[in-house]
Amino acid sequence: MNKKLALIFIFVLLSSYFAYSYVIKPTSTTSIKVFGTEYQVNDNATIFLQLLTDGQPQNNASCLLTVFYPDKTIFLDEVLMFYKEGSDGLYYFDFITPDKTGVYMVSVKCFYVINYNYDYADASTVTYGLESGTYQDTWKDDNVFHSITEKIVGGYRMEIEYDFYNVTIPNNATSVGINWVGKWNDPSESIFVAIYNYCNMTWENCSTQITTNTPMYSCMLEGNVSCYINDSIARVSFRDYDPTEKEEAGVFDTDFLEFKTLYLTYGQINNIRGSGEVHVTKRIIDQIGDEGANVVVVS
Ligand SMILES: [Ca+2]
Ligand SMILES: [Ca+2]
Ligand SMILES: [Ca+2]
Repeated sequence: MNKKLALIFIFVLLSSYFAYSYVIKPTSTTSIKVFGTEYQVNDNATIFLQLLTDGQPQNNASCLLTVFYPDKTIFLDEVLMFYKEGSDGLYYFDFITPDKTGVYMVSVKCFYVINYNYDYADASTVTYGLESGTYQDTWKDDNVFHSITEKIVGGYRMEIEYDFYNVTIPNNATSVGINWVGKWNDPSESIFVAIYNYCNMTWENCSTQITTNTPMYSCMLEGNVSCYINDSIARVSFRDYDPTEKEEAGVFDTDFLEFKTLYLTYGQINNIRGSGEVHVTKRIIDQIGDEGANVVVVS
């Protein structure tokens, strides 16, 4: 058999072999199943889990996802997973697989007596960049975007702030955060996300940045919640990593943005953890090279 075809055949076999799900039972009554799968570079990937207690779905949890690159450095740092509306305890996170092949370790922890309030943007200010659409386009996940394109101010630069009014601080508030859905199209740089801290009078950066690999994104900041909300106003900013570069005018599209205030409903945190892994392989066309071999397309 042609050597290259044999290679593809083995690859397909391995792919099937490694399709998996993990079941973690940290206590006798609660379980998290973390589901991953085989992906190739630049695939749309989803990690999801089901959270059950005594067989009953937990729909009000906050599940934080951490994903490591194959070299063990952090790809996603405690991003908040999205609850699948109307589902039985399903939480998910979408991303585009980066150009680093190998095994991605995944760890999840869920706090499931936490609830949250949310608010949509009431105003926006573009400091740098060209705007199309309005902040009202961020109220729904509907492929209608509020877009900011990097504009030359020294170098290509982008900065926008969203303000949220009438944000209340619930009793037993534990943290604030955002969920974001959108697109950033410049692979040469990332986007800083920050929430304004009124106690320090500084913008506090989220630990993970938005990249071309994150069509959905979340950030949570813990600590003194009243530091992030002043006179019922919270402020969130997005700015490009390198305001001096002159290479590419990136477009930052926000489809959906919500500001969340998380609080304990029963006054205590019930914390469980799970783990799993995601396999990212090179695209088959990359594996066999481009020497004119017969290519069997595997999807
Ligand atoms: Ca830039
Ligand atoms: Ca750029
Ligand atoms: Ca929208």
